[in-house]
Amino acid sequence: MQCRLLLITALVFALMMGALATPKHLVTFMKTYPSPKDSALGKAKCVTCHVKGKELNAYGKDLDKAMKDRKTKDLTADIMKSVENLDSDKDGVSNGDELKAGTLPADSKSKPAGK
Ligand SMILES: [Ca+2]
Repeated sequence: MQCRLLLITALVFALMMGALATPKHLVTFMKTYPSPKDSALGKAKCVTCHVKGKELNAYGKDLDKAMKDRKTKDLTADIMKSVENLDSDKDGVSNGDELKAGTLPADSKSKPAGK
C-alpha cells in the first residue's frame, strides 16, 4: 500500500516537472520582450508561438528554425532577436516591431495601430 502511494507521488512529481519544462521558453520570452499585461502580446502567453499544444505557428516555426540552425533546444534572447527582422505573419510589420508594440508576430490581424 505504501509502495503504491510512493509510486503515485513519484508519477505526479514527474508530470509536474514535465509541465514546468516548456514554460521556460515563455519565461525567457517575457524577460526579452516585457509587455503590458493588457496588450495582445501580454495576454497571448503560449499562443505567441503555438497554435495549440506543442504545434507551432508561423513565428514559432521561425524561432524553431533559428534554434535548429544553431543546433540547440534552448531558446535564448539572442535567438529571439535573430528573427526580429523577419515578418512571420506576412502583414508587412517585422516581428521586432510587433513585439515592441505588444502585437502578435504570428497573427496578421494583430499589428501596431496605424500600420
Ligand atoms: Ca508581422
